[in-house]
Amino acid sequence: MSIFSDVSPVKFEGPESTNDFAYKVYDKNRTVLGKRMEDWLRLTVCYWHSFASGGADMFGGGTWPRPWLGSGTQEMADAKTDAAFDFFSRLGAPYFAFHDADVMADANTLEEHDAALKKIEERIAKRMSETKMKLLWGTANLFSHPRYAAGAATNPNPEVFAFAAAQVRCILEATHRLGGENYVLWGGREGYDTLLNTDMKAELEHFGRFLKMVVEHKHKIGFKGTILIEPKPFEPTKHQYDRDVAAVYAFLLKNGLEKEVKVNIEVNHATLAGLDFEHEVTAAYAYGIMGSLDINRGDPRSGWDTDQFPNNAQDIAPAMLEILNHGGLGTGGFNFDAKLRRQSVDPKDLYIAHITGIDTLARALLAAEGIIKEKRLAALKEERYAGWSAPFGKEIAEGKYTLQALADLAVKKNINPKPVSGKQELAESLVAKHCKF
Ligand code: XUL
Ligand code: CO
Repeated sequence: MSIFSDVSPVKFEGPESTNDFAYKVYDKNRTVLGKRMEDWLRLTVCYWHSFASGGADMFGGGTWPRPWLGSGTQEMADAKTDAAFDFFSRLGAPYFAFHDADVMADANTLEEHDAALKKIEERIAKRMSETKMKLLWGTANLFSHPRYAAGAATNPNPEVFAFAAAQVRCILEATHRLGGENYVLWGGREGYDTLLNTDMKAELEHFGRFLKMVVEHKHKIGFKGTILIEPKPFEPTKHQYDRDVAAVYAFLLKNGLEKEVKVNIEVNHATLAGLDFEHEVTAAYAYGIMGSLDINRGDPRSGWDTDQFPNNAQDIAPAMLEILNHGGLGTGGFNFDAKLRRQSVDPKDLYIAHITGIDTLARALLAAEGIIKEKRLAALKEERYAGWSAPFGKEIAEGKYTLQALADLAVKKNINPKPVSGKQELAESLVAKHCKF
């Protein structure tokens, strides 16, 4: 029993249901383009916002009843684990994700940290086997403690770098033992507040060194999951080095890690970077580094990371289409790195938030299925690029011409291409018509 026990396991009841605690669209066994909804979405509940936070913001303390918060004892860490798994198993999302600091009792030294994490790991493993929950990813909190105020791997002090290495070793190994399918590095404070006190070149080199060490250790311990970097442009620092997918790709290339590390893209972080979510997803596939998703959104009128649950399927449909066209997320999933509003003090609000988010994703999935089955959007794109499949286009793309040879040929043939419609309005209508909810 926990504060989340008042709700019976959430079931699919269909679009006509008036039950707030039922799925209207998410029917895990429904087949979409040959795959079960559950297998496309790989839904994930995060630990930190829902169980390790009381809803504090910069203007006031926590408001949500989370009786285990505050004391940092093992007993409270145990109670938190039990409540979290109570919620997970009633909601029916198959995955969860956590930071080391979210789950464990407080520790003062690295030795205590190691012991406290191992202790709670035992309980988590037990709850996982009872509930059949799976771990999408583990990660280290390398940003809350004052020691990390100037970053972890990019800290001016190598001892902080070493402390972070010790913390990552613990949680990477725990993630491995718990069968985690990925390991995430969000560069919490890996960036700067002012360049006046920052050696950017040195910090980038140290950051690359850290990532190489993580990848090397992953192979050493036989962890088969994917290492993911989560881009974010700013907040808490003024500038974060992993600002967006393109910046992460450049960083991976520079360090020879582009085959080893992928990205965990967060909707809200894309918004903060001034980019569309679908841009980040499409770029990640184009670079070959698509990994996983944090599906929480921002508020279009506030410039910070509000971490809200998604509730508009049409916003997500273009990215979902890209994901379906690539056959899904592989080891990744859709993680609700989302939090309740501060006034949402009823434990049941957490169910409503997740159920709405999950139904929103299911709607976006069905919209993408409709768009793909209709085939018109794909045909529109194919026709636009048809010249590149014809012999002349192929020869250019394959590098058969030098600039001089191509220029001579263009002059000789007197080519004079005419503008054609990009058909943007038609493309938009072919998406909108499938978002019929
Ligand atoms: C912060 C954020 C993190 C990461 C995990 O904006 O998104 O919660 O997802 O460290
Ligand atoms: Co996130």
